[in-house]
Amino acid sequence: MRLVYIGIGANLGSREETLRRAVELLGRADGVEVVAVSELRETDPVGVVDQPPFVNGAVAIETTLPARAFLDVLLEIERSLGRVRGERWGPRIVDLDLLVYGNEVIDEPGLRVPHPRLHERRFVLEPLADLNSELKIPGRGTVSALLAALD
Ligand code: PH2
Ligand code: MG
Ligand code: MG
Repeated sequence: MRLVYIGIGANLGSREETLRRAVELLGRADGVEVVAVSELRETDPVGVVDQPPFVNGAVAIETTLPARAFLDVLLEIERSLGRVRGERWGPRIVDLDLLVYGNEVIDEPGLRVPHPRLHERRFVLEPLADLNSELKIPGRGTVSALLAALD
């Protein structure tokens, strides 16, 4: 059993409703148990700034699935909710990002944990802090320290 954290986001359609639905689908997946869901917050777009505001959150999960199989569950839920892949960092109906998979460090094509940009993104760190501000991000430090470093 691994404790896993994911980031969730949306900036098209009924953003909050889609994210709640994504959490529901996660809870129904085999080998996946939703432990806690952060507050959902509206956030200004980062990267490509000329796009609608996002709603972002984070989810703590326990899973028996290996990282790659867990990632496949996330991608399948994105597809089932109507995600069509377009411009990198562009608008999306739903985005489910694997942030932390236990204390593992994985760097494979299409699968990098901890998420390579997590430590510099307030829209990821603040929801993680709702769940556990003392969570240690392997190789990066605690969520609270990473947030303080952004100020
Ligand atoms: N996701 C991105 C790019 N920019 N900005 C915000 N505020 N929230 C996001 O989830 C987000 C973003 C790429 O995944
Ligand atoms: Mg993302
Ligand atoms: Mg993504």
